[in-house]
Amino acid sequence: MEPQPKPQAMSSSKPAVGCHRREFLRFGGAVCTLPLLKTFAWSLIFSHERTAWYRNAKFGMFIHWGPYSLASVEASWPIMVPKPGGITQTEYTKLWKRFNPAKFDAHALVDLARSAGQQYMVFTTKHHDGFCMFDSAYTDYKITNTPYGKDIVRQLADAALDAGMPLGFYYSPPDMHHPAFRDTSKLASANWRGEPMRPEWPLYLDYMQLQLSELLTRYGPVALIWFDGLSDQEKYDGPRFVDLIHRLQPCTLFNDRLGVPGDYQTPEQFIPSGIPTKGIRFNAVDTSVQQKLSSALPKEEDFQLWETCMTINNTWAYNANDHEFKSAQFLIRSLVEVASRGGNFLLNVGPQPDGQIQPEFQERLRAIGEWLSVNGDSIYGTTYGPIQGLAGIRTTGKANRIFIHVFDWPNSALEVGDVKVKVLSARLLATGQRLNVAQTEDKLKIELPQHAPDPNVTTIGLVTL
Ligand code: H79
Repeated sequence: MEPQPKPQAMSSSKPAVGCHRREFLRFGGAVCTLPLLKTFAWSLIFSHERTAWYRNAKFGMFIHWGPYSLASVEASWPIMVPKPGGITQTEYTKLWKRFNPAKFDAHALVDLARSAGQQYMVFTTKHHDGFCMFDSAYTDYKITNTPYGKDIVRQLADAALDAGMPLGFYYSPPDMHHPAFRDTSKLASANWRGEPMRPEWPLYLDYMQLQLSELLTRYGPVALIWFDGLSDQEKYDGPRFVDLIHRLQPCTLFNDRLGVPGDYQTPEQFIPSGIPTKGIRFNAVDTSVQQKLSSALPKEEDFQLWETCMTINNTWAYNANDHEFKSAQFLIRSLVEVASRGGNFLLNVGPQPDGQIQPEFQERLRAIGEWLSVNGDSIYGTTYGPIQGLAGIRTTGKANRIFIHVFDWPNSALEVGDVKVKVLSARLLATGQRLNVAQTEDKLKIELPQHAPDPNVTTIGLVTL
């Protein structure tokens, strides 16, 4: 097999302030005392350079894991919105007492992500149920108090750092376990949205601050924080936590679910049907936003950075009964589709209760990795391509290159309009074969072999003037 694409190391992005944590801390300290510098730092925090590694990365691994995996139930939702006949809250909240993923191997998980061609990983440090997969000093409801006894976030952070794999932390502001988030004498189904009007609420925000501080100071460089706000996120006092992230690790990116604009937006379980522009607001799984998107090419400065997160079957958590797996081809095409509109694809795995990744996920991830080992140049470091809105093809682009991903192989030559630059040459990435091109003012004609050399997606690489 071809060598795997090397993940972008954190240090490969060169923001105006370095990404080394010592430098963050030194810089952060200066910010506290100098208001003028603070303004300057704020402009840096939303700078293009900060997101450079992330824009180039394109493909990441999302990991949803907690004691819920023992019961083959979804993470947290069974206690928030219980299903008739499903697990009870009493049963759910006892699961952690027997959580013992003895076969968990953080290095193997990072290796799997790398084999898939994934360039960053995002791990659930705390889901809505409030259970912490790290050794927080501020709760007993945590991994180090299970029979397993070891800090999983620590192991993953160390393995990721060893491998030069950027690691981000999913952190849920909704917390069913914390008595200041909601009156925990009631069932979570009664008040799962939280109770910000109660006098205890500020204590919950303090808890968030303490835990985010732990995550941002104890585990090395944090590539990003993935908040999952669900509803009325304003109640979390976003600016306070943006400021905290900025002080502790200025290079850490954060998403759009904290009631303040983030570095990128996060459509969930769907791919935007057009290129997102500034002013478009995504709201998790709500697809009504699709009506506002078009196939028009935005001005570069209007582009809105985004990431689609998606499950391989239908559940975020491991579920032995969920066999509805998307095919490798579907997932490869999803990645291409996302890249063709300038986004990132964060594909989820839910580890088994023993810590391993089920074979169905592994097979698909490795198939995507194989495709990327040949076609990675058309994905990594690219942005949306110049030709949009055609049914059978998707395009990406970078520098003097355009990549045409052919979904529907044409009977004769491929003809496309809208190529406004001079095409110098065309090649199939799968075989290296050079293709004949004829270009007129309004049309580009590329001669193709009779059959698609890659049944998943065949990529044509164009070199342009
Ligand atoms: O962590 C994963 C999910 O648990 C969380 N975000 C991803 C990354 C998430 N799950 N659902 N949502 C976000 C959107 C909420 C959907 C809801 Fe419903 C509709 C909540 C209540 C109605 C779906 C249907 C869940 C319960 C019933």
